[in-house]
Formats: sequence, C-alpha cells, structure tokens
Amino acid sequence: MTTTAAPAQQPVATARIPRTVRALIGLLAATAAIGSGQLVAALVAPASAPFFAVADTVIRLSPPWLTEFGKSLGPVLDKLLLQVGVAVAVAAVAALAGIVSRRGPGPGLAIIGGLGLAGLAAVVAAPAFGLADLVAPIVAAAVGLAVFALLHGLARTARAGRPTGAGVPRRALLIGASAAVGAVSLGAWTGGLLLAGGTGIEDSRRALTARLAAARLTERAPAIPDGAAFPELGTPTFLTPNPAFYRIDTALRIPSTTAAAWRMRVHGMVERELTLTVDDLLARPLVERTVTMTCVSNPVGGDLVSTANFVGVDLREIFLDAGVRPGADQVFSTSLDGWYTGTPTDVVMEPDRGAMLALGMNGEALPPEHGFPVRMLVPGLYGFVSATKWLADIELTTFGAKQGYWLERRWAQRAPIKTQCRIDFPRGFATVAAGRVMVAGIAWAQPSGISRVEVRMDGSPWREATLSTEVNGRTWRMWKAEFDLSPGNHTVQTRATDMAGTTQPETRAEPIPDGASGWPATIFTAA
Ligand SMILES: Nc1nc2c(c(=O)[nH]1)N[C@H]1C(S)=C(S)[C@@H](COP(=O)(O)O)O[C@H]1N2
Ligand SMILES: [Mo]
Repeated sequence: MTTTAAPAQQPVATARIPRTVRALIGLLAATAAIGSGQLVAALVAPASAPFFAVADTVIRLSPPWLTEFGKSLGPVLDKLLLQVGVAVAVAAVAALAGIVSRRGPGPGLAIIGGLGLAGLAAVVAAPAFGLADLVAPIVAAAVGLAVFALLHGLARTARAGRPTGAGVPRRALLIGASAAVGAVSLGAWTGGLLLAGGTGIEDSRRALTARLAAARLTERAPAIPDGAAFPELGTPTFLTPNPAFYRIDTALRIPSTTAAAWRMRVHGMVERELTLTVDDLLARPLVERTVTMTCVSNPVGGDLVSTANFVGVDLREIFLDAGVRPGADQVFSTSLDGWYTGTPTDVVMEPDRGAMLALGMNGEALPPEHGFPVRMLVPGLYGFVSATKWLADIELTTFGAKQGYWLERRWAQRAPIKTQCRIDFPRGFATVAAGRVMVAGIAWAQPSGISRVEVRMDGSPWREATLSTEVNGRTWRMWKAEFDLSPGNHTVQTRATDMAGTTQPETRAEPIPDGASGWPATIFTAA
C-alpha cells in the first residue's frame, strides 16, 4: 500500500480502497451475517439458521450425479464437504460484493442483500417453516448489510487519512473494527453451533423414553429366542444396538423438534384431515414390532442392514381413521429437514404388513439420528421409499402428482426389498484353520421370511444350511453350514429362498435403481 500523497485533501467519497481490503470487507460482512444468523437461530428457532437452510436447499436441488457422488463419500464426509462447498460459494460472492464496490458501497450492499434474500427464501421454503423462523435470516441480513456499510465507510475515510475526532488514526480504527467484527462473528457462529448441537432434545427424549416404558402395549414383540442368531460364529446379534444401527440420510443437522412441539397433518386425498401430536399417538393402541431395515444402496455383502424392536402406532389404522380416498396411490411423506418420499398406499394398507409410525427403538425413544420424535416404517420396503425420519407431514396423493427425492434422482418408485443373504464368516481373504470350518451369515426375505439358505464350496453341489430359530418374516434370519476343508484357497457361495419358494436370482445387479442382486461369494484361505 502506498500512502505517500497528501490524501487529506482528497474528497472522502472518491477515495479508492485497495481491492484486497474491499474483498475482505465483503468477507467480514458475510461472516457477520452467518454468525449472527447461527446465534439468533439457536436462541429463537434452531431450524432457521440461514446457512444451513441454504445448504439444505442445495441438497434438495442437487442433481443425481452430485447426490451419488455424495453418497459414495459416506454419511459424514459428504455433509462436511457440502458445507465447505456452500461456505466457499458464499465467500466468493461476498468477496465479489466488496470488489465491485470501488467507490460507494451501493453495489456490494445490493449483492449482500441478495445473499440475505437467498437465506431468507431458503428458510421460508423449509418444510416446517414457522413465523419465528423469520427472525434469524432477517437479523443476519441486517447485520451483514450494516457491517458492510460500516467497514466500507471506515475504509474510505481511512484511505482519506483523516484522523477521527478522538485523534485515533482512521486506519487503526478500520483494522480494529475489522478484527472486532471478525472475532465477534466467529464467536457467534461457534456459539450458535454449540447451542444448537447441544442437549436441546435430550430432555424431551428422556421424557418420551419414560412414557414409552410406562405405556401398555396392545401388541408386544415376542422375546428374541435363544438360537435366533449366531454371534459366536460371526453373525451380528439379532437386535442391533442403537449406536450400531446403520444410518443413511441427507440431513445436515439433526432436526431438534421436541416431542411436545411435534405435530403432523395427515391430509390430501382423505375423508377427514387429521392433526396428530405425540400425545395423540400415545393415546392410540401401541404396538411393538421387530423389524429388519435395509437400504437400497446396500451392495451384495454390505452392512446397511440392521434390526430393532420398534414401538409405535399402526399406520394402516391411522389411514383407516382418515379415510383414504380411492385413487390415492401414494403416501407422500416429508421430513422436518426437507427430505420427502412416496410409499405405495396399497402396501401400507396390507393388513399384515405392519407399517407403523415409530416412536421407540430398542427400549428408548428414537435416537436423534434415527428420526426422533416420530418416523415411518414399512417392513419389506427399502428405507428410501418408506422409512421417513423426523416425520413432518403425510399427504395422500397420486404417483402422478409428485415424486420423492430419490425417485427424482432415477431410483425406483416401488422398491420392495429383494431377497438377499450375506456371508459373515469367513471374511473375504481371511485365513482360517484347515479342517472343520463353520461358515455363517444372515439372510432376509421380508415380509414372507426365509425358508432356505444354500451354501456351496468351490463349485461343488449346493448344501442346505442350518437356519436359526425364526423370529418373524419381517426380520433377518441367520444360517450356518459346516465344511471339512483342505489347506488352500476356497470360494464359498450362498443363495437364499423365501417362504414362497422363490430363490434369489444369480444375476448381478448394482443397487441403482431398485436394489442389488446376485449370489454373494467369499474367497478365503484354509491353512
Ligand atoms: N428424513 C429422512 N428420512 C430418511 C432418509 C433421509 O435422507 N431423510 N433416508 C432414508 C433411507 S435411504 C434409509 S435407508 C433409511 C435409513 O434409516 P436409518 O438411518 O434409521 O437406518 O431412512 C430413510 N429415511
Ligand atoms: Mo436408503
């Protein structure tokens, strides 16, 4: 920077601010806006932080190639990368706002205002929008505009070199103000994140867990019998502990709606619109069902499959109360974080299907990451067309009228879970002791159940495996088969058959569009 001339004579309004300083002013304004938005949201309405609302909107609007790329990164890295991406984009626009404001702050204010409007629009468009949600984006926009105007003004007069009335050099004032704005903004940002990520719903979860424990169930899941699983042989335990239950979703932040605040409309093509609260659900007959859930993205041999005892209400009964109009072939459900999917109405209405609105999972209220306070569950359908977490709304409609999030991204409309099995022992490329080897694994064929699992070693004839004690058709079933193995490399292969006698096809298919198929195989060594 050169400050050799006598700038005191220069008129304030025409003083030039160096480009990097201008860019920095834009960045500080955006940081102040995001930080204040985060803090105010945490204090007023946690779901209304404009930065997250914009990132959620990106998820809602992103094209198939982007979501598939995201999924390939896994459930943590994809979300981190998305947030970094949105932050970089906002930073670029904010820097531009500063750069284009060569003389007056007008152009930059217009751009910062535009960012503010984008945040506001994203918050308003969120599925669970309420009036209180307006506060954070409005405060954020106002703070962003004010910081931009203030720092831009200071920078112009700093270049003009005039001292302040108090004798403080303008330049020092600009640097001090910028540092203060930066520090306060980052503080507000972190504070807001910590507050929102804290124990907001833990009290509510604890209270709901206690109410579920005290509730009388009209349908109890029978105790899991001994011999339902072979964990000593390498299979999973029959019930998956909640922390180990697989997790798949597009949610950047876990919605923090408490059980007391939760309410959901059942509307659309129904005779009687219903508005349900958690109290309403607890006043209905409560059922407990053991269900195995799986994700359509689970590859052959994959681990996106888990089992739990779910407690909740029967979804068919609710729809019978609402009166589903003829032609309403789609149950369109939306979550508090803005995800949405369509479930075939005829499947939900099957008397024996066991579709439910679940509140409890393995003896506690739903864990936050598995849908607290209420999620949907339809045994036998992949999660992406049935298992909406953080349920916000159910509309009876037609498949012609609207499409679910993954259907828009080329995944299937109807997606029954394919009969499948997995080899858990031996692990691929493992070395086991030669001689007697017990091969073991799991199989599932919801809703009918597994009637047979066959195993073959090194291409020899199929042998029928021993099945574990059956729990119900909606759950996985374990299998085991003993072989006498000579030292060397071996390949073991399996195939499962459902209760109707249909064996899973050998044809390999990738998960997209409606689930992976093919006989699993494992290569290992006996030594
Ligand atoms: N709100 C919401 N619900 C959702 C999803 C989501 O992205 N958002 N993903 C679905 C998918 S693809 C699956 S497989 C299941 C996974 O449920 P889990 O994470 O409890 O295992 O949730 C379903 N429900
Ligand atoms: Mo899924």
